[in-house]
Amino acid sequence: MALSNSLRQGRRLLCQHRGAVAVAITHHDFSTSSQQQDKHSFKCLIVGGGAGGIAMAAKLARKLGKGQVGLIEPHENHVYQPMWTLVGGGLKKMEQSIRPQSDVMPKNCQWIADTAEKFDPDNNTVVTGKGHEVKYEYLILATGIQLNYHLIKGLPEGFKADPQLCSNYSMFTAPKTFPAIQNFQGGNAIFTFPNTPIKCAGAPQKIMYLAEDYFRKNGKRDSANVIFNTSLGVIFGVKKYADRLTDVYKSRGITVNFKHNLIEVRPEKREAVFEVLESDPKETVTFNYDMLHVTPPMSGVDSVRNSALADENGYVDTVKETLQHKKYPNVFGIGDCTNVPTSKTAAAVAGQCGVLLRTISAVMKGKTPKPRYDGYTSCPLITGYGKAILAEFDFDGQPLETFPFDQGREMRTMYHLKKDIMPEIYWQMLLKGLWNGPRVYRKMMHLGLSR
Ligand code: FAD
Ligand code: UQ1
Repeated sequence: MALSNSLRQGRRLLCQHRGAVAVAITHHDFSTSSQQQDKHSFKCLIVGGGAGGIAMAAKLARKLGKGQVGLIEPHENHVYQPMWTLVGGGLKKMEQSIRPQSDVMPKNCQWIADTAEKFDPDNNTVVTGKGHEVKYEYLILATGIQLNYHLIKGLPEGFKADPQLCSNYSMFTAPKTFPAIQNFQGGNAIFTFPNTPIKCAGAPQKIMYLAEDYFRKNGKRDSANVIFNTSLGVIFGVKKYADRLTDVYKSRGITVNFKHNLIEVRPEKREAVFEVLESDPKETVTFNYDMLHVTPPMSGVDSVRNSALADENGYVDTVKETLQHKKYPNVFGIGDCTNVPTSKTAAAVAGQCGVLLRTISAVMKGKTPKPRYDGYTSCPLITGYGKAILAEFDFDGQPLETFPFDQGREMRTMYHLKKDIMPEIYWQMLLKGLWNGPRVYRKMMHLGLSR
């Protein structure tokens, strides 16, 4: 019953928002819009209309005026991905995270409803999926990160076969998570973390804490083994928050298996196979599951990966303090698509977009951009219904907290910041080019004594 509801919701979303589903699942089946593509040369061309692309388009269209900024983005809908943790926890509906792309596109920016297929930075040209050549003086890459469910044997097909198999990382599978939590009657509830960089590194465990809390509140906790199987060797990359999260998972009776990487799902037997990383001889372990939440392996998007703009790992090769490309001075990167060594989040995009505007403005005037980005990123680590730890830190993993109290504690205010305030900041400020992260508020709240 719950499965059919969830699949019905999935199908409805698939019909209404086909493009965004496709990017979540395959990144290939791009939809198009009837938008006129009348101009093929721009002072500034942006590729990708997610958080970073739209924020930069808003800033640059305001600065440069009509006809100067073009943005290539194939999807008819814009999605607010941070809400999908809340969708998985039954706190929001998927529909609340989706708005038409035309509603978020700045009015002075020309939307090219197409994909960027080939990059030719030596000739300042991008070739689109429909075969158009788009010329630019300045190029910003904001293509995000690609989800590679297909690299796990048995996926993505397995999602259709088993209602207890879910993933908050795509808009098609996130609506399956809460029904899976509700249907869980005991046994193993397993949550995974892959062996690649991912966006929002806290999200794989946030949903676990919500599920554990739900089981506890609904009389199922005693019969549940809540298990976090992570490829990493630590629970979180920043020591301060890792220490606090260790207290959280130990006090809640959660089992954490480090260096466990999901390689196969057998939905018909409800089995999940993990390779044990660094084991010699190579070891695999098979777990039975009664609920499995998968965080897929991720990579740079194919068209960027296969271009001269990528580093050896497939991410846009960017100077971390200025966001300028290392080899092509008229090319820039923002957000998840870059190799900037910080945690990939919308909060990092916010911290980067003000820096990038200043970098591009300097380059346009023939000046050398100043190093300004400190790696600011943030992860609201929901640890249950009504509580969260707000992690904020820089390139060195040093806490860079906005509020003048210890954010390492689980707090109700931080939960409401994530659930009720951040969506408004995203839609009303970030996407309008008006939010450069909380730096100024941090300085005010620390009486000017913080960085
Ligand atoms: P995206 O917003 O992903 O946008 C990339 C865009 O590029 C997409 O629209 C895509 O269609 C487009 N694109 C891709 N390839 C091409 C191409 N070839 N041509 C043209 N366009 C292309 N962040 C937080 O700050 N806080 C949170 O609490 C948080 N929670 C999260 C929870 C989940 C479950 C998920 C999935 C993410 C979460 N994030 C969170 C991360 C956040 O959503 C991303 O880091 C952010 O969206 C990155 O912005 P971006 O612009 O780099 O990429
Ligand atoms: C943030 O700026 C941001 O981007 C808009 C997020 O993404 C949704 C966040 O989750 C967070 C926590 C921030 C940081 C903002 C504050 C007020 C601490």
